[in-house]
Amino acid sequence: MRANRCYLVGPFLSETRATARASLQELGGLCEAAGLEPVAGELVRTRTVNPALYLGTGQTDRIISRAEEHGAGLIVFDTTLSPVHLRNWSRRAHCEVYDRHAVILEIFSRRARTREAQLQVELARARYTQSHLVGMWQHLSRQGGGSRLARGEGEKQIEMDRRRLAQRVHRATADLKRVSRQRELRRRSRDRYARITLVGYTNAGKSSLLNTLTGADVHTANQLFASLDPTTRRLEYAEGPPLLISDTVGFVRRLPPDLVDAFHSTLEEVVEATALIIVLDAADPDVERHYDTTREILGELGAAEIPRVLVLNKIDELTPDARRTAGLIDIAGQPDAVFKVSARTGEGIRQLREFLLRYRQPD
Ligand SMILES: Nc1nc2c(ncn2[C@@H]2O[C@H](COP(=O)(O)OP(=O)(O)OP(=O)(O)O)[C@@H](O)[C@H]2O)c(=O)[nH]1
Ligand SMILES: [Mg+2]
Repeated sequence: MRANRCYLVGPFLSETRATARASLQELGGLCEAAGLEPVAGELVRTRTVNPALYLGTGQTDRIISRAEEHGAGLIVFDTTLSPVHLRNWSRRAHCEVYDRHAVILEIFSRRARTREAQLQVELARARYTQSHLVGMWQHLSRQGGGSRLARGEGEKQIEMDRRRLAQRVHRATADLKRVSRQRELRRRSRDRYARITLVGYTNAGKSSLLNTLTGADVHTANQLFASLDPTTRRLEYAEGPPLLISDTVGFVRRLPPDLVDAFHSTLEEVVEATALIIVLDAADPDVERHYDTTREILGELGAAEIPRVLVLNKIDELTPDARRTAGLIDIAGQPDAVFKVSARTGEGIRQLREFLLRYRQPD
């Protein structure tokens, strides 16, 4: 049994099996990005959520023995589990149990480079732990047949942890405010130019597009959540003022609300943009779902009304037939235009650049 080998569990209630499968596959990618090694997994249809274990006891024990057979030291759920579910599972399985939320937090904490991103992750992590505290120490309260002493120990521990976490949250929030105020000042000083913000699913090619459009050298990688820190570059034209174009953190299905909150200042680039470019990976079979998720998150951020351009990226990977139909996804949300481009080969980039001129403010 190896600690980083993980067994994936995709419980589904009302969604279709296909949706649940796509989501479980994505969880596999997320686990890899978090430095884990998914070895196997399964979809489990459930009718109701069991209050103790999320799944039924029969299902639970079957999953635990499969995970053991695969030598997995970790079971990962493709959903958000309550603290009680997490505690009951890890006791029963004698191994660690994560949910989707914990995996995404782990990726973010590995990727955070700048002080601001580190603080944002620290804050999200402290909030997550806060909400799971009761579950974590309940085993102490129950130990020794529920003797008074043991119960007292657990409660004391919870109280200590709670205070320490409250301090961490407080400190991270204050530091974060200071850092983002500095960024706000920098942004104000650039405010005379129109701002275009790239948004979209993680790995869609936002940073690549920023590089191709502006000749910048932003880190890109075939991994989920390569960019956590927003980058802004100038998009220069032969004449007249430039546009400012910003990259953002990638979206993903069920992005934990703690992270959306913590990354709020970063995501302000989205809300304050003159226009958005929604980048989609046209070669991904899940492209329509990614588009839906992106629009949902934009709605949650209060950015539903901002003018937008839809960019279907990576068309170099499509066959001629698929290229023709790529634009035929159900394009809801009324973008100002739809472009098919390749950030890699540069195809379609000139047209996109020219179109973006319409958002430029008069000098
Ligand atoms: N074939 C092809 N690959 C591309 C294209 N654009 C980007 N990629 C690849 O897709 C992967 C992801 O690109 P990124 O630019 O890092 O994607 P991102 O949207 O910034 O991802 P996050 O920062 O993780 O949200 C990289 O391996 C890129 O080389 C394209 O037009 N064609
Ligand atoms: Mg990126």
